[in-house]
Amino acid sequence: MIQLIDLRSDTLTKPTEEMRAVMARAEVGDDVFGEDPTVNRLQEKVAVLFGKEAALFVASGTMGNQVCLNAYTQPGDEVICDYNSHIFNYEGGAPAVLSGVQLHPIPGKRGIIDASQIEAVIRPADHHYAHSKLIAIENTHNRGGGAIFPLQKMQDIYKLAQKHRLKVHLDGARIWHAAIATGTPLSKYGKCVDSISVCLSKGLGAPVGSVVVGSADFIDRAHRYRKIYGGGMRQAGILAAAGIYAIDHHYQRLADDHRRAKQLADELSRLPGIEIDPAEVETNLVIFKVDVAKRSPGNWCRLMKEEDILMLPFGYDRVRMVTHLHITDHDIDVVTDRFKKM
Ligand code: TLP
Repeated sequence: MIQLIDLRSDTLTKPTEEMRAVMARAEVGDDVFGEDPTVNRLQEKVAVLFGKEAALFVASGTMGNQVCLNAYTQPGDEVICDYNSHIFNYEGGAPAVLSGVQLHPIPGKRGIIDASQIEAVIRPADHHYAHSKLIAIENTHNRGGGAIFPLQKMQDIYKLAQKHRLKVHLDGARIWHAAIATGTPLSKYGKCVDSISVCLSKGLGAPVGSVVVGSADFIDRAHRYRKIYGGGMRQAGILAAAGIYAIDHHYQRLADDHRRAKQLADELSRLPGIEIDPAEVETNLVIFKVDVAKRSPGNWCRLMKEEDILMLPFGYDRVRMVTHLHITDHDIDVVTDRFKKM
């Protein structure tokens, strides 16, 4: 059987044998009654890691972000976010559909926005305007090529939010990567935002699930929206067990993914027809720019597929590759060779 090297996303990982064994043994109960001991254990664990009062297990990163938006806002409110954020680009317009809010996207640098940029767009108290209610940031930043949101900038944004009585939500689908790459304790990130949605099914390699953390009161409200969205699962401990295993066994190893992504970027930067600055590859995402007049992102991906390597077209002139649990040093050598050949 041909072994594909699948670099399209870190969501593609499959549970390992050890993870499956832990899932099979998980103690379960009805989580809608709050009686699944494994879900409760996961929630307590993640809340403690981020230094927050409470946590809620949800089905996906999208659900995590959206229950938070819903819990903070009223229809007609406005959420300030980066123009390239996942919330704005890849969640199917959910903020409008589910919360009736409008997004106010501003241009970040590789997804990183500044307190001063945010302050400039906060709405005055005037009936013409929507109500500015929430600031949503993303760390690491997906379309920003895995860029790390600097802690100091997050702290500045939090200070600004408090001054204007706004809330701050962090899409922390890949916050694990930021913490490992910078050596920042997760609790420090927890201190400078009101809520975080973290994914277990991306770099950490669990099959399903995200966790939202925040104050006890906030999580209680988010819980109601999870129910409204049909996200109240029953014996979900089988999934939560995979999440606990993923945090315990696949968190520290993210440094390997970062090293491999950097190596790939270094190699690609030496090849003609590809534009990439290896210094911008800070975590596990490798996004390179192509000359569309010569070969479109779709064509790049088709050609590499013939070489058994899967990549993702990522917008008009970009291609994305993501290192993850199943990508080895040898795979990186193979990918580099195939690129050179091409
Ligand atoms: N990202 C996916 C795609 O949706 C693009 C990927 O392959 O990277 N926040 C961020 C920053 C994400 O990257 C993603 C998934 C989500 C939220 C949504 O998570 P899910 O897919 O679990 O709803």
